[in-house]
Formats: sequence, structure tokens, C-alpha cells
Amino acid sequence: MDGGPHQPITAGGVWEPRWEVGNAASTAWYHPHPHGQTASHVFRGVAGLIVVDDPGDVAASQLPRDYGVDDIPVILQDRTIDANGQVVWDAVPTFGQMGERMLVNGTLDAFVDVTTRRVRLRLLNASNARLYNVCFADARPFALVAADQGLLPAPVDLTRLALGPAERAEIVVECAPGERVVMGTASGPETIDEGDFALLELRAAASLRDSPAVPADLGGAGPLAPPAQARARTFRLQGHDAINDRGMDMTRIDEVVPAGAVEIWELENNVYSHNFHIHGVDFSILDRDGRPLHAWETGRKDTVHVPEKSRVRLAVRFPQFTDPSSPYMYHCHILRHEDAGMMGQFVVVEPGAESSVSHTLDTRGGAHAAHSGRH
Ligand SMILES: [Cu+2]
Repeated sequence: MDGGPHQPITAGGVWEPRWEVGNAASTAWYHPHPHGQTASHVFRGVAGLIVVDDPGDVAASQLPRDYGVDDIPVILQDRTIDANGQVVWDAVPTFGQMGERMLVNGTLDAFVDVTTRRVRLRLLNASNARLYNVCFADARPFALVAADQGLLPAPVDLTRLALGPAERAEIVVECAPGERVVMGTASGPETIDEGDFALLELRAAASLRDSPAVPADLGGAGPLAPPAQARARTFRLQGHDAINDRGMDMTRIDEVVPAGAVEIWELENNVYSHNFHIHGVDFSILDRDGRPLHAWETGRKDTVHVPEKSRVRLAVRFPQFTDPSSPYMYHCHILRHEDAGMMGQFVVVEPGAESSVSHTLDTRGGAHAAHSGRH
């Protein structure tokens, strides 16, 4: 039910995935994954947010959680828009197209009316390539409370947060009655975050309802600790189109992983910035270039920014579900890179069955293709 390039939904067709939500409360998203065409689909608007709620979560109940009132989805996308108001799509080299107009939830010059002292912003970078350095015009601090895969153990106070393509973060920011403050993005050291842009204006009402303080204990999962004998795999991200000397091949299984394993995946990046994403897992970042992490990077994630010429090690927890013939993907989430072949496939199998799994996948039968027809 993961929804990869093996499951095309033909024009007029229907795909009916069913699953049990086992995720922690988190901000997730969805988009199409057709091989070689993801960039144009997402750029043209086929993407959306999924909020996983957990009403039993005590810490979450103290965070702003009134959707659309003090709990605001903020989907960040950059676009090029022509004189007729049309989105312009172009196949631009290296990172793909980066627009010079900023959309929040599909809206230009976005603002939100704030009626409470604290608001929670669920940030999603749904851009094809651009990295955002989220900050407020007056450099006010905010509390980071959740990463890609859910709440942090404790809030982290920040004035600036880097968010690469496909990464999510939840922040809580405080407003004073009657004020207006702009959340924007600022230039940083990366090559995919040039420019200073306004993203979202917070417009606070003349009087604001009080909000509880952000709890010191958020109850989120701590870092994953790989076992002493954890299997380690290395992935060399090369140019903009290959991993470990190979481009994506839908008939090739690159890695076979035992169900429930916690492994160490090491990413080596020789050139260009990349954002590495793994389907079906959560992971913790262990270190960057051998150095310990900043507190804001210690949450559970599924996508990690890998600056050029750097090494990142991850502790990755794999699912319990097994299926030797339905692969998951790992790939760069800069969509032009994904489309160009910077992607590989892994299957999750019963522990002990790894060596008996075929590394060749027959994709001709369409066993994984969504069926067409009426319902
Ligand atoms: Cu990339």
C-alpha cells in the first residue's frame, strides 16, 4: 500500500489502498510517484497533507490543536508564474526548477488571522528542490515540537530552522495582541536556498485567547539506538542521478532487509545537495561528518538533508510487514534527481529469508498495478 512507481493509476482507473494507521501523531503528506515524472506532477499541484492525530496523547493535548484556528497547516512551495497567472514548468538542469514566487497552501501573499496567544504551524516543504531557512522578520524565537515522524521528546527553542524538500516540522510561535509578523525564508550556505522571501504573515487580533505554555515533556520518541551488531550499508549519492554507481531500475532489488531490523545507513555525498528519503521507516540521524548533532535534528525522521561533500549516518528502523515482491523506495527527494534515477529499491522479508529473495522483479505482469474500472 506504499504507493510507488510499481502502482500506476491509469487514467480513469482507481486505486484503493487500505491500511491501519500505526504512526505516532505526526504531519505527513502524499504525492504521486510515477517513475521519471514525479517532478512535473508535484509541481503542477498533486500533493497534500495528512495529519495523523492521537487524541490519547497527553502532551499533544496541551499543544495548540484546534485545526484551522491555532493549528495551521503550512505547505511551502515555490513556483514560477507567468503574466497570465499560469504556473510555468520547465526542465531546468541540476536541481530542477526553483520558482521565485512563494505559495503557502497554494496561495500567494498568504496570511493567517491569529486569535490565540500561541499558534502551531505544521510546516511541510512540498517544493521540488528549494530548501527553506524558516525564520521570523523580527528573529523571534519559536519552539520546535515535532519532526517528520512525530513529536520530539522535548521542545527546542530556535530562531531559524532549515527545512529541505519533503521534510516536515511543527513549530509553536507566540504572538502579541494586534501585531503583524512575517514568517519567511532567509539565504543560507546551501545552493538550494538562495534568496530571502516572505512566506506567511501572522495577523494577530486585538485581543488573543490565552494558550497553555508548551509542555517541557512532549512525550515523543527519543533517538533510535542501533544494536551493537547492527548491519551497516553505505549509499554513495553521485552527481544528480545515481546511487552506488547505478541509476534506478524498477526490475532490480538493491537491498533486502529483515523485518523489524534497526540498521545503520551511511550516506556519502560527493557533490550537490541532496535530501535523502526512505519509504516505510522512521530513522534517527546519528551524526554528520562524525560530529554530534544539534538538538533540533534529534527527532524521528524519514527525510534528511545531506549537504554537498558530507557524510550522514542514520539509525533506520524497518517495518514488521514482509513482502519480497513489493519494494519500497529510497531516493533523493529533490524531484529532478529522483526522476533522473537517484533512487533504489529494498524489500522487507522474514528474518533469515534474506538470501532466498530474488533480486530481479518481474514488472510485466502488472501484479502491483492499480486496477482500472468502475466502483
Ligand atoms: Cu538530490
